[in-house]
Amino acid sequence: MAESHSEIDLGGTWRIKSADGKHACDYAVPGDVHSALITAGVIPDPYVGRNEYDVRWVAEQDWIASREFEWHGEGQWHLDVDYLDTVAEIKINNKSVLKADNCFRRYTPDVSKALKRGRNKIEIRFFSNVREAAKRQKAQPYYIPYSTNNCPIPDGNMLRKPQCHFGWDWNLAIAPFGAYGEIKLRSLENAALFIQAIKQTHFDDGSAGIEVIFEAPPSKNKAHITVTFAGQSQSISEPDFYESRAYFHIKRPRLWWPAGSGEQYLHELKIQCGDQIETRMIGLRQIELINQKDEVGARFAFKVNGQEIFCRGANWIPADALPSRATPELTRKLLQAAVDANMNMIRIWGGGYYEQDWFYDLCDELGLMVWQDFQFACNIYPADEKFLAEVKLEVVQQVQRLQHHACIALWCGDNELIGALSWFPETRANRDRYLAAYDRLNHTIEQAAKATDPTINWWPSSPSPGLLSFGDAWHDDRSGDMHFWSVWHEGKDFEHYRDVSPRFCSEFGFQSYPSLHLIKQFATSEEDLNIASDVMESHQKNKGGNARIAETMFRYFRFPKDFGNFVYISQIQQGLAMKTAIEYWRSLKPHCMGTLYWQLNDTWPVASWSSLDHGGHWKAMHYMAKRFYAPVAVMAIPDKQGTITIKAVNDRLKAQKLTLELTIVDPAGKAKPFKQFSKAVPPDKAIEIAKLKSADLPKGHVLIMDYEAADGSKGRAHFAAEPYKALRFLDPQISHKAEIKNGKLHISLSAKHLSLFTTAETGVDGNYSDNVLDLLPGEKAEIIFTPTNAADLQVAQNNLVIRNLYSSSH
Ligand code: BMA
Repeated sequence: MAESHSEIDLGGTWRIKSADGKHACDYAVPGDVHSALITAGVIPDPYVGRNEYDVRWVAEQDWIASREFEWHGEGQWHLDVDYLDTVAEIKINNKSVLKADNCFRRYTPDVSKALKRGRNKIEIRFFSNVREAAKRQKAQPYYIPYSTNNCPIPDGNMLRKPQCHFGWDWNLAIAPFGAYGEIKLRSLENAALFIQAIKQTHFDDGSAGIEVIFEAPPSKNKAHITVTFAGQSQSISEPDFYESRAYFHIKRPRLWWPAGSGEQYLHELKIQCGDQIETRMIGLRQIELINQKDEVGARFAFKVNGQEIFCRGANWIPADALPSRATPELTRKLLQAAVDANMNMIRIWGGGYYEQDWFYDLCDELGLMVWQDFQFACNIYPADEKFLAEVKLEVVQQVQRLQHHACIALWCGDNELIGALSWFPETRANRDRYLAAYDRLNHTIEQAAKATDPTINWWPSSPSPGLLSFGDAWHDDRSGDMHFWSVWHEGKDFEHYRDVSPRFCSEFGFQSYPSLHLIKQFATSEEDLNIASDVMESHQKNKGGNARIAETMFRYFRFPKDFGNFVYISQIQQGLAMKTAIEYWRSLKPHCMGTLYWQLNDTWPVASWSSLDHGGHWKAMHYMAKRFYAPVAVMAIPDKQGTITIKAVNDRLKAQKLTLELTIVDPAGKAKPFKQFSKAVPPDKAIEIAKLKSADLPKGHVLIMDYEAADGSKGRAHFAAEPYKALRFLDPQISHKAEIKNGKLHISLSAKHLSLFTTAETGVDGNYSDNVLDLLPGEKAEIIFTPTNAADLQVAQNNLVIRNLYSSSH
């Protein structure tokens, strides 16, 4: 326990006990209660087998957490607690000091009257969120539907808590709870200096202004305050308790840019007030949302520092289903993987959290723009005054907390609440009522957000055709942002991605299985390694998901010969689905200005749309994403008449010289050079390089495109006009060698004949220098594997499997 005369950190080891007195164990705060029970052996790990169902009881009763601490302070003190999940009462020495019911708020109740000098006891009663939710539903004036497709645990929409905790089509349903953030006691006299706002202004002459508005703690009334920013400093000798200001003007600021478009320069802002120092890292940048009408409908694009930037990215869900496991290290690994795959934006989807401060610090540092949803997803919500008043407080706090981050590009009202209006019998029968209630909620969010920071980019909902537009942005591609789910949820073929031309596609996805070594961690017996086993089925939360994966294989591939290859092909076809969509939509730029696929990460090991396995290991698709998201990329786009257009996209702000070689491999396995191009691709453009007729690529032939651009982007892509199952490949006869050198496994490969989607799989967690390679006849390649745990190196060498399209079915 860290103790000073002005602050006591109450994090550390607490005790937790069930209200029925049957269970008690240590509880590490910050953290969730399930994790404490797992560590103590009270419950099994819910991620393994079908344990999920055996631990549901935990959330169905109340739990009491407690600890003791010493206090010898004076004057007024308050408690400072955030991420308290969710319906809870805190008592100090048996006196109630806080009744909380919003996980997305920070609470700072005055606790002076409850404290006593010497030994004190603090207690948190976590009321069963599951029971509380049901109670609140009953008290509503009319029924408020929640998504039964996603949530096996009902009524989560009643609580201001991550909505995916009640289950989702990629999450288990155990309704975790606990204290996940800070929990501290602070003296009011020495309270932290509070930063109200940090405002940036960018002037036409290229200079920038920064204004800092803060509240100095009362005891520092007479203190001397120094504020420094970008090498300038200012003194304030009579700080105002309510509002002190400092202003800096920077003539030629070094700017912050998204990854791939420039540097992520951060200036230090420091406020020193006596012995107290507050720092923030500030990126100077301007982000505008472009949404003007045009001949098609209305645009949706981001302009950063005066330049339109195509957003390449994915959707973010919580880093782990159990908050104790969502560490900064894991989060960094996941976000770094996004940048490594050439992304520049993530969307923090509305069914999880407003993430912790360090999350946005990471995004500032990595150059990942953040599209931040307010936390409402796929359900209908109450619109009574009490609920709206709570939402307002939440919005004000969150916008105030996050507004200074360079990464924040957009605040969006919710995820899919407009769609939800047509998902339930009640809402279809009385759309007027539910639409009016929705608008009350949405308007409350908008007003509170804009009042807190009038400069934010606001978007009402995702997807949305635009302000006060309640149309079908799942199918109408003319305006705003789109969620295009027809391929996955409606079973259309991959080619259907080319039937729409979104302005910005903020969700679209295709499922695959987790990687084999991860499956083996939760499907622990041989018996379970079958997609129809009860364990595999319980690790698939989307109804009909396994059938969709299998049906897609029938459509495009020869059926895989065993379970391992089934998993492999599921990941390849997922990558192909996203490649088809993203290459086409990127080629439409500037008509389309962003693609955020669903979804980057997983909360537990499950069949899902993610490109990263739970824990951050790259699925096959993530290696493919690195290529289809390269800032300079080449793609082949067929039309329905059989013409293949070869296009090049340049997302860089400078022209890029590009060389492209086309090779055609015939059914007998012969590779013939076909054409060569050398072209300068103008900045921020998609251009046509060539048109091929169907006769150029006769039946059974495969087109290979090798390209290299001046910025270092290079890649190889192949194109086949027919489904892979129709092509007759020769056995590539891959030979490989794997040697251990300096803690890494060097895998050398050579192919006798064309080998598509060649993938090294070591059976252990780690990172491959590259993977999912296409090898031409006679070609060699090297993949270097670094295991996460050095001790796994030998196992990796012993278990190495090389897969390719041919061997998956032979
Ligand atoms: C989208 C998301 C999520 C969901 C995903 C896959 O609509 O907003 O609710 O997990 O689809 O179905």
